Amino acid sequence: MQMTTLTIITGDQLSQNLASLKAIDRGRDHVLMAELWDEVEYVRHHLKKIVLIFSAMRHFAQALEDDGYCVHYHRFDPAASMRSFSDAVAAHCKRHAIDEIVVTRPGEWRVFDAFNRLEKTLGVPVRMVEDERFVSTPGEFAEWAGARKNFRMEFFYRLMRRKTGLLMDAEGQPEGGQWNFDADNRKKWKGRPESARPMSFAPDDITREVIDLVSSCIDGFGELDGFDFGVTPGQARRALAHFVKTGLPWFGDYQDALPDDEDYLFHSRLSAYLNIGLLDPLEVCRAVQAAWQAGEVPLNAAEGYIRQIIGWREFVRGIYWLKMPDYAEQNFLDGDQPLPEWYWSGRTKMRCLERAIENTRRNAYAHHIQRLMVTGNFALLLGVRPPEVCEWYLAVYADAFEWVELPNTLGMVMFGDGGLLASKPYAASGKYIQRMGDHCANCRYAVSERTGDDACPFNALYWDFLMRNQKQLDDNPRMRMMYRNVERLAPADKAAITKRANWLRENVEAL
Ligand code: FAD
Ligand code: DLZ
Repeated sequence: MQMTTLTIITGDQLSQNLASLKAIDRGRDHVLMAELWDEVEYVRHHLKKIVLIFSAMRHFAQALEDDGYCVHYHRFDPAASMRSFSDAVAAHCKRHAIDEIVVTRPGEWRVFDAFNRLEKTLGVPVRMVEDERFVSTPGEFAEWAGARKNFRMEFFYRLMRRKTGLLMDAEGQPEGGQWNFDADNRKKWKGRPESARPMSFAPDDITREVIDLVSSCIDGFGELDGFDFGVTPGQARRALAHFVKTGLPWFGDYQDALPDDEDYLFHSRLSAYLNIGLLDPLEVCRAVQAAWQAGEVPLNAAEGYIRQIIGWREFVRGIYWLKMPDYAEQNFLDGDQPLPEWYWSGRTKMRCLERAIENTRRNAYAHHIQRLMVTGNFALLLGVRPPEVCEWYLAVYADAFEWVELPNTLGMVMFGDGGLLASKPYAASGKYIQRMGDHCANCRYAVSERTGDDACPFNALYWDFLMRNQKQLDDNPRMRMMYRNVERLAPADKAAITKRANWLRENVEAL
């Protein structure tokens, strides 16, 4: 007798070559997709993120139907009692004779866990297949990690370069004689060359319908006006080609820059497309490599970009699947402060934070240095409870799914894993922010001051962070220079820093 399978496709699995779609009998098997309250509500997502996902899901379902798949699609119904993936699958199995449920490994542990429990609750076998839209698998990462105590992205990245052959010469050596050109990628941007903008797409009928739906019944974060994400693979590919031409040539040089009035500078805004399946990471890297081979972009730009994708992106995913679910609980530096309310409202007088949060509210986007060295750095210095920081990052960005958000936030930003992911905390005073951009020139706080009433809050919090965490950090060789500077502080300076930092923590909502 022939079996009927049910393949569940989640909102971040919108790829025609998804592993779970490969063995489908299009005439007989079912595909299930559902817009659901639980997915909308598990954090207070940005409204643009919800629109992106619903609209891309609807376009994808249409494309599958056009290709002959039998798609069962549940549109969002605010009054529906069906809230979760488990509800949707249970209802489907009640109405149809299903012999097997097939899922591709989901992007978040909570969904992975729920799918694994379905077999027991429904009595239908569940088969989970590996997500092949990555360069490496969790198994391969676990093998590489082996007995290592600390993982370094750079070494895993080299493995991925060898595996993919990207930017490798005929002798198996890295192009340009170096694996990494990061040292060339720290320029301050002074208005030239002119900044690039990611490609913008006018909403079509489907997207407009979703915008009306979301604005009528979902209380999300941020602004919905001006939604301009692509929602199909074709649009995502156009956005990639546009970036390669307009942004990539300068991506390397200005990757770490923090200009006051630029939302994107030379960043690609491709992460959301990659993470929901509209773009394939290797396709992106090959386009970047081809531009370098054609002499259109310098090697430091191509290498820097490819490293983000086959290096950082793969590396953080490896850590997530290796260490979950315990990873989410870690709090190495004992952060115990609440996340300031103005992370949600954007109402702070600190210019760099105001700009980063305002960008986030408008665009469901902030570039990496805003996430790491502005909003992230401040949360680290303040000593915020990691789960509150992680929840914020998971909610506010269109590209946020836990497999990528959590290691970046808990590991890279909060040093919550004690150095498994990053070799030292990315803690920095206002001086760093001043060096990399022009926020400070537009700020009401004085970056040159450490403890006065008008002093940049990052400054006292930075020194206080080092002093408070000395026991956990001062045997870290990469922190030696910072602790040598702490030792040079006179006792009176230390006392003034502690006093100012305590005041800042107590009055953080008014900063
Ligand atoms: P570009 O600067 O153009 O970089 C190119 C691509 O490289 C990105 O599209 C992305 O796919 C990849 N990439 C770059 N850095 C990283 C990284 N550290 N980890 C994984 N991939 C990377 N990225 C997400 O995709 N989702 C998240 O939820 C997310 N949360 C983050 C939270 C924090 C606290 C920090 C510090 C970083 C986070 N990142 C996350 C990584 C990075 O900031 C974003 O990928 C990047 O800003 C997306 O914008 P872009 O596409 O313009 O990137
Ligand atoms: C983020 C999101 C939202 C807001 N809504 C849905 C949805 O209604 N249906 C769906 O399938 N996916 C949605 N997503 C994406 C999921 O949260 C994401 O696929 C899982 O977290 C990955 O495990």
